[in-house]
Amino acid sequence: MAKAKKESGAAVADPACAPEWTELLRQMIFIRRFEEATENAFRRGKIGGYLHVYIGQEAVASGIVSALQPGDAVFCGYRDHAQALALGSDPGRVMAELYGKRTGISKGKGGSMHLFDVEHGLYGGYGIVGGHLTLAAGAAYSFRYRETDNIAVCYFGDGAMNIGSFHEAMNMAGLWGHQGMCPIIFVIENNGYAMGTSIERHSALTDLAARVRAYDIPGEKVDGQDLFAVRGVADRVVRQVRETGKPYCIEAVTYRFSGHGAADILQPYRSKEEVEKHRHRDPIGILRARLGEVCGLTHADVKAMEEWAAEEVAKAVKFAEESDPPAASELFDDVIAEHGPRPVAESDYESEHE
Ligand SMILES: Cc1ncc(C[n+]2csc(CCOP(=O)(O)OP(=O)(O)O)c2C)c(N)n1
Ligand SMILES: [Mg+2]
Repeated sequence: MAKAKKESGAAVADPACAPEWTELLRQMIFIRRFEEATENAFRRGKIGGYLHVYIGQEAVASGIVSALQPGDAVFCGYRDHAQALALGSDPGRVMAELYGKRTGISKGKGGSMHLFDVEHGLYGGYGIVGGHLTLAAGAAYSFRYRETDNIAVCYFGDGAMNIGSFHEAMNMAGLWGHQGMCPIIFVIENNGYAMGTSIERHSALTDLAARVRAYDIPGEKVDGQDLFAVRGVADRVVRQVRETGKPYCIEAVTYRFSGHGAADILQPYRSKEEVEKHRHRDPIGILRARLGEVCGLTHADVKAMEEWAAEEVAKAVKFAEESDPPAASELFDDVIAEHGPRPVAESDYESEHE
């Protein structure tokens, strides 16, 4: 999974058919099969808590994550499996987390909504809608404060823009950006719904990038179903944000093919016809067709990817099933940081306030 990321250069939609695009198709197929397996496991009672899958939105995770460099930090909401996999987290450990097993990437205590893997650049997985936006802005500030050239990427849904912390985060990011102190890309995953409420019913202004511009943060819309389009914007914006330290917003217009969460089966808020219409714009289908037309990708090539993905997902499921849950004695571990934050030495204080 990390392969696509490591091979990434400054490539954009590439008529020369660099192997990276095929690798990203493979990644998106893998994410799709992984998500289908999680839905299946949830129905069989293997996954407790709750589960939100990324089916239909894959290009938004793969297109942006593949443009990042090591040390960058990705924050997301609870729909976080795709970002973890795109960043290169071990699929077996991601699945084990969903199963609540101790081998999971959050030791089995976070579950689907709270994946965390700093080694690969994933700073969470958050279940409180919009709660992570302020954390991500703070992380971006800290990158500049510590004089690194890393950036933060913060994914959130259209619905998250209606909560107070969205406005707090945008205001601080806009202000810090004036000093070049907030290298962050806010990625709106505009899938048209917040649970069962359509965007027309939940947002007074439906041009979401415009709402972010109100905080002096420029932005643009992109077709979130087209990997080439997403990656094209990401390459340019990642470079710009890294250079300037100023925040930017990408509104990726996308659609979720599954229900809001695994329990949203009837989906009374949208018609079957509507879902069907969007399925014609499947990000995997679009990329596959493009690589077929332009680069001669064959059915056999895709079949091989599908087989590989099925095998890898089966291995991840097996690993999760065979792992143990955390022991009762571990219940209170990792609740409070053992050493706490580093105490400020008097000498630090003096040098900062002289
Ligand atoms: C603070 C808070 N309020 C309400 C909820 C319940 N809730 C869970 S998901 C959701 C909708 C979020 O929609 P959106 O941000 O568009 O993300 P999507 O599910 O579409 O990816 C709500 C209201 C919550 N988890 N946290
Ligand atoms: Mg939404």
